[in-house]
Amino acid sequence: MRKTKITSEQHYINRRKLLKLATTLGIVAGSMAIPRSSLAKLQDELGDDLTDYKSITNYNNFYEFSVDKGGIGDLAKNFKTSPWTIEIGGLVDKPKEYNLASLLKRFNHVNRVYRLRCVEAWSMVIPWGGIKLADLIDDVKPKANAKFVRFETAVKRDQMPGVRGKVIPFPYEEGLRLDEATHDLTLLATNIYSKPLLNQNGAPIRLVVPWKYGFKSIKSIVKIEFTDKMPATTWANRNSKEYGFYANVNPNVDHPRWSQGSERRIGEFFRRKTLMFNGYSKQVSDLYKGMDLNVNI
Ligand SMILES: Nc1nc2c(c(=O)[nH]1)N[C@H]1C(S)=C(S)[C@@H](COP(=O)(O)O)O[C@H]1N2
Ligand SMILES: [Mo]
Repeated sequence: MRKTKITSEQHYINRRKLLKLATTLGIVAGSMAIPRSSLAKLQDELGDDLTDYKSITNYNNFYEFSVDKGGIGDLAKNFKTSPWTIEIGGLVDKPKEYNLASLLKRFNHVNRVYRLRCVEAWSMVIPWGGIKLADLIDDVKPKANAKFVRFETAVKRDQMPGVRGKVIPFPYEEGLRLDEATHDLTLLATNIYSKPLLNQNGAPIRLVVPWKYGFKSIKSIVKIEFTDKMPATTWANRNSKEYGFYANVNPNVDHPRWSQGSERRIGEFFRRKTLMFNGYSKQVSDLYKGMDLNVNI
């Protein structure tokens, strides 16, 4: 996959201004004025435009605060994300408690532009920054019988007005198979557009698994546990016929109540076709060789 490097947002904004100016002046993209390489910074590897920061930070799913997608930022403004510790345990040789700063110091920072496809059939293109989950897993040395990784979100009753809600139980919990967790695409994200995550996006650290439906990308993680059995997950617990453990983006398997064949890209007018594995087949299809993805949803 071609890596799309995201530089600072200021740089991004300058590029945008430059592009706007170029359009105004009638300069065609790809001409001397704007090298192709700088255009790539505004797009993912398929040529899809990045979703604007305002949409990414104002249209969210974060049930700990509300089941409404608008206004999570406001409801989450008193959520304290510093200091923050993540407990790592279960089937590992070196259980650890990281505070966020030490974690960020210890591991390489990477920038990745990924499509995010929600099971509700909307999507965005987000420039993330963070660390590779594989690096952290390497550090704690999973035991030979560790086959799965389980994640848990913080529950702060006084700061999260949504945890009294009855739609799902809390803590929000998610899981991956170990080979999915150590895949190069899998991130623990701490930034969007080179800025620290806002609370509504899962500050200070959240999972990003771009080939799976968005609900797998669990926010505001406080616990990571290695297990030998497939862990229970919030949405599969709620309804395993609608939301499976794997939750790979799959246009051929409809949700019982709506089609997964197409999606609404936030900021676009026409619906677009949903791609198998959200467009990451080349990178991840090997993980599921021999599995019936119509059954293992
Ligand atoms: N803890 C927690 N993590 C969560 C959710 C949630 O409600 N609680 N929603 C999920 C869903 S359904 C989606 S689509 C993404 C949305 O991420 P975004 O708001 O940053 O776009 O977060 C996922 N992670
Ligand atoms: Mo979602």
